[in-house]
Amino acid sequence: MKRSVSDIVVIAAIICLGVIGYINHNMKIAELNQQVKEIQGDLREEFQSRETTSQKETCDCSYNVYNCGDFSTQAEAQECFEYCRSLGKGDIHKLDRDNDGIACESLP
Ligand SMILES: [Ca+2]
Repeated sequence: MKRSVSDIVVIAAIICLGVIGYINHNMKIAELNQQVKEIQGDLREEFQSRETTSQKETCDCSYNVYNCGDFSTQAEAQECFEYCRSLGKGDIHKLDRDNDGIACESLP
């Protein structure tokens, strides 16, 4: 009888350890999930801020990378057009095909 009681205690202890381990495990997973979400959020912010930064940068004049469709307004296209001309690259993106000094007349 004594033997079986101590057996039950041991089994109960093992079950308790198992339950605690399981809860611990789940908590760690929840913690990791939270960390992943935080990292994802940080990355998203990082990407968004980079996109915003790159949009604010003056355009790339090293080779023909833009078409009029890459600009949302004529003013933006004009800015890039004039910037590249000021660097001595000319109308490298062919934004002013009719050479009247106005880039992408079709844009709003
Ligand atoms: Ca033009």
